[in-house]
Amino acid sequence: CTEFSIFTMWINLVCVCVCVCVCVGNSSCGDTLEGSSGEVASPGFPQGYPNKANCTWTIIGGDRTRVQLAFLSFALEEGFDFLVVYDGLPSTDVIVHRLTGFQLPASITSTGPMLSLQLTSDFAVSAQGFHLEYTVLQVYSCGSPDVPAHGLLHGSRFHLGDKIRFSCEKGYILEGQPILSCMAFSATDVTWDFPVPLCRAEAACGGTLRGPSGNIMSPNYPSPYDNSLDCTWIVLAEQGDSISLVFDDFQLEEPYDMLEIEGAIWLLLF
Ligand SMILES: [Ca+2]
Repeated sequence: CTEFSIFTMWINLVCVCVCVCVCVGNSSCGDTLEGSSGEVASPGFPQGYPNKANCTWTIIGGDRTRVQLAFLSFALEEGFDFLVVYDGLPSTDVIVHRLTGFQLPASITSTGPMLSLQLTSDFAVSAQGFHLEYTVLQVYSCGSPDVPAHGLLHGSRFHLGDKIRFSCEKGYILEGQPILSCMAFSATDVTWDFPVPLCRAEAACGGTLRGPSGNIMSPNYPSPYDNSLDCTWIVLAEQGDSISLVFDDFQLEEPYDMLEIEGAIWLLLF
């Protein structure tokens, strides 16, 4: 009986040790990454990241490079757990995004050869976490653009001077600019000249548009719109810019159907 108890104690001790080792192993996180491409995932992905996590990854490219992130998966407890993206080493002056929640973020590109990510979680509630790919771009490359949902990308060269085109699957209408050019806006700022367009379902209406210019049409245009519609389009500009609308066609049933236009100033913190 005594021998059995000692044996059981020894087994328990081994179990505790293995458990502690596994737990400590799981909570270790963060890294310094070099190389032309790779992946970063939150600890435990996709089973969930630990509480009270504080992990920092720094991705370092070579001279005259930039770092591009493309998110494959993203789920953090909204408003409590965050992934902060820094344009360089972690510092409050160079925060470019503070990400939280369950929406897949658009791709992010640094202005220089270094980019850092910091995952912080509070004391309770986890989620799947995040998984992303990074690519080190030469300064003359715009990098691979995001492809909109239900959209198709035509073109596979993404360097300075290259053009790409987007189209939409059948049943969807393209909103925004279909052709993008990779342009140099300064010695270190080489980027696409317009945001990636959206593909809107033909039956749907309204949407949010960004970028220097674009088109808005009533559903089915130039055919007549449907009855009982209620569509809202939001056009966003950079702070300090103004927005002008130029109508090249306008026909609504007077006085029952109407288009209301309203302006507002919004301040976006991130
Ligand atoms: Ca949490």
